[in-house]
Amino acid sequence: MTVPDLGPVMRLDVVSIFPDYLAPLDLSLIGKAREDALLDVRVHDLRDFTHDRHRTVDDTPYGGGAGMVMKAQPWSEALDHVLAQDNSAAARPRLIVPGPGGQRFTQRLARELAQEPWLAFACGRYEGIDERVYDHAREDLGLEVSVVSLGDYVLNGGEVAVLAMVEAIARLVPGVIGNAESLVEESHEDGLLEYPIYTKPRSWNGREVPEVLLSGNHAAIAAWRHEQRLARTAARRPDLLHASHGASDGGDVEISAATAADVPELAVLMRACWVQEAIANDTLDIPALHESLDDVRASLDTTQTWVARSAGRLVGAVRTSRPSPTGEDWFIGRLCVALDLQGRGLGRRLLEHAESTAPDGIRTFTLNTGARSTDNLRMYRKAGYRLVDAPSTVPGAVTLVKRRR
Ligand code: JD8
Repeated sequence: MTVPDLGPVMRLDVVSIFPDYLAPLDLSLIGKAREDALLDVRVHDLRDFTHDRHRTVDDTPYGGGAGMVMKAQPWSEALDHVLAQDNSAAARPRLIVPGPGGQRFTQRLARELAQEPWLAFACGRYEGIDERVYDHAREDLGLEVSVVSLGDYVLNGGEVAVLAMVEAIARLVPGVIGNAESLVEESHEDGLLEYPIYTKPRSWNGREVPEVLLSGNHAAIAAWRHEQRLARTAARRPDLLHASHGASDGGDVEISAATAADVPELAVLMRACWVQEAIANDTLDIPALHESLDDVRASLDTTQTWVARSAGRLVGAVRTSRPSPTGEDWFIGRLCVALDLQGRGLGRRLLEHAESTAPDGIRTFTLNTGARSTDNLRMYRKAGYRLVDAPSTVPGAVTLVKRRR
């Protein structure tokens, strides 16, 4: 039986003074995925990196105050150990430090972290970790360090948060969840809460299963389920409804295939957005900046261009192409959003639309952006793209790729 190539094994290291707290990662799907070498989870005891009889990891806070602070040296040695272990490629993990003051852990962040080949989690205790450990990790070890909070309540340490994060991330790794399809319609996956579910018997305690679910009419079942999701989300999490349905200040945004009639507005929007890129990257040597009206018109014949309109105004666009007709690569380019609507999720929506229109057989998405286009790079990262460490075909640009799920 050929084992499907599910891509590189994801490595996860966890450092804690209570390693047994992470024992649940030996169980259930995560435990199975470790046996199947889909995940390489390693738990380290911080006290193994102390050298005194009492294996001391904490001390009193400078400046006074309640509680104790975790010492820097044991953490430094623990991180050195993690970086050195089985790391012939001198790779670098992304370091996640749970903390009540961190960025909120969300399904979107879980998706982003699930794209990472190597994650390391530092579980703090007491009042937290000496601040210099964060600086050391960033500046001396060159790690991307993210402080992440599970939610607006106070825990006693990072272990519980790491258990939740590892489960939410690992279940998105190909092969960990048997039926990947079930990932698609989950709460928070597409911004809507789940529909109600039922199983046998059809009558229980005088309560019946909704008739539509017994009808066999899949279209009717799908429609009922979507209505239930919208109703539940509106009732329980109206904040999710707003964010997921593009109800931004620009009104309801409709995405459609570009036509010749769109060309004048499209050319103006692209020029405006690429002037922004030229400033950000301090170069005028950007092909999109030099596209004439005729170039934009001609591009409609050689690529698939989508435009986003809000209340009739062209507010965004994206272009897709298949560099080689039978290839597995889908090229996404010319993604642009009107300056006054940037940062509200429209760029991400256009990107997801461009991905969703990829034909069968496509396995990777590729795109370029300015090496110093930090907002774009952040958005692409969040969308699961990774930098290709090969020089881009466009000077001053970088290339990012993402495997199609
Ligand atoms: C890491 C030490 C305890 C926190 C003094 C209580 C996450 N959502 C979350 N709530 N709390 C944490 C968390 C708490 C932690 C540590 C994460 C390390 N503590 C500290 C500051 C106040 N004690 C968390 N993720």
